[in-house]
Amino acid sequence: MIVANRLPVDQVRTPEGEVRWQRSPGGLVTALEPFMRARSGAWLGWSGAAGPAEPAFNHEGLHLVPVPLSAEEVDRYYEGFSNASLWPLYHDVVQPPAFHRSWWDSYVSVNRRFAEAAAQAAGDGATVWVHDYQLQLVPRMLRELRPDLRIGFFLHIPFPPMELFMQVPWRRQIMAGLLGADLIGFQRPMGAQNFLLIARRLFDVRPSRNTVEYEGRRVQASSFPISIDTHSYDAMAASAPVVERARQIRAELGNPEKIILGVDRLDYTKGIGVRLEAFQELLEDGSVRAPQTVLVQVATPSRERIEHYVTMREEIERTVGHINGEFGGIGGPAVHYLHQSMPREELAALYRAADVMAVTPYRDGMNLVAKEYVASRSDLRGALVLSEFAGASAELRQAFLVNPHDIAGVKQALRDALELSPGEQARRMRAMRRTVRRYDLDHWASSFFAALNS
Ligand code: GDG
Repeated sequence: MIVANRLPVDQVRTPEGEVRWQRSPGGLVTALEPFMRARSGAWLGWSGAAGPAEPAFNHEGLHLVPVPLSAEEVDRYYEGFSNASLWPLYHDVVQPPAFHRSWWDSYVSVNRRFAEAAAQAAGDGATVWVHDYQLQLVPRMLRELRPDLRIGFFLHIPFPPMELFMQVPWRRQIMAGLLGADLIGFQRPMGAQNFLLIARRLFDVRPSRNTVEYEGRRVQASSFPISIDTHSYDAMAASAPVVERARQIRAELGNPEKIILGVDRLDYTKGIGVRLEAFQELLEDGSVRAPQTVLVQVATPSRERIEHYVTMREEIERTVGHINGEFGGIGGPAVHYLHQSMPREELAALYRAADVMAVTPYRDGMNLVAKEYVASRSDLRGALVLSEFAGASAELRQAFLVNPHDIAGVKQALRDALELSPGEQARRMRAMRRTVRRYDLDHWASSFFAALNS
């Protein structure tokens, strides 16, 4: 059973008031849905709409159990403690986290509701896999209710160093919550190390290799870098309609010589502003010209009611307007900015069309977009500019690795990537494609399960 904040589907109401379910975007869903579908497991999570929950139902081979959230809980547990306390704190305090007791109280009660629902739905001795920062208290709560279960936890975002984590007023409760699992998975070895050091400091446990003894049980903390369903992504991106659509996109953009692409949830951790700033300077110093070179930025709407997100969106849109005002022409903008969600085939066509993919987060657990780009390039063309602070940089070593805080470095990497010869593009792409084929989603999930069951 998977326990995650969100179900892999969104609840939408038709104008006639009918409830329909449609697949939801986002990294976690992209990663887990094919894995669970292949194993006919259950998935417990919130539908995305405030109010009472729909009864459990089956959807495209998955058994889905909705957990309700009230409007106040969406405010406090989800937008508050999860996304305005934990999210910025775990991402190197890129924005200052806020801590409010009412948010924390709501986080505790929602975590308890998830644990109770999981305890009720799980079969005897079942394996339960709890996901992400919204549900860090669930492992312990669930173990108290159901000691027979095997409980795994995976954190999709970075786990911060001790100096930052210690800011949380409820740090002991969060650590104890996580230590309720048998296995805690992180994206990078550093996350596991940070966790073990903090466990040692707060509970006086002695980690031996990657294991601690806590309340008479052994708890393992290790890294399991997440990936994508490479094979199916590759096949989709190489299909005739997607390849044709990529050609069309180029034509619709006015057949520029070079296309730089960014695809992100509109989030302040993703460094969209860094990319814009670097591109603007390249235009200013004459290194590139528009519309011969264009930047396409897909910024998928995300967390739109949270203050940091509102101000960041305004800033980004102001910069886009500024760049286009200065460097665009009639019918020929320098930046094509799309604040919208699109079908994955359209994204794949954009990946296929892009000469340079720019992924410049300040901090990112993994970043699946970088892996999707590589999986899409069976033509062995294109170049990837990738932040060192994305988990993916540990695997995609043939990318142009950049420090997003160093604009000069980002500019240079973009220049180098734009000028890369076809032969060198192929050499780098081939090596990166080998990596994403070998370490794919199935490898991630199977190695987590193997460790959990050993
Ligand atoms: C978290 C961690 C970690 C985006 N826009 C559209 C769309 N997407 C898809 C992408 C990709 C996914 O969403 C985004 O995944 P990322 O990994 O880039 O980022 P987060 O959402 O922040 O994910 C991250 C991940 O969890 C998994 O552990 O890698 O570090 O932050 O798959 O393709 N999909 C569609 N339309 C869009 O407009 N269909």
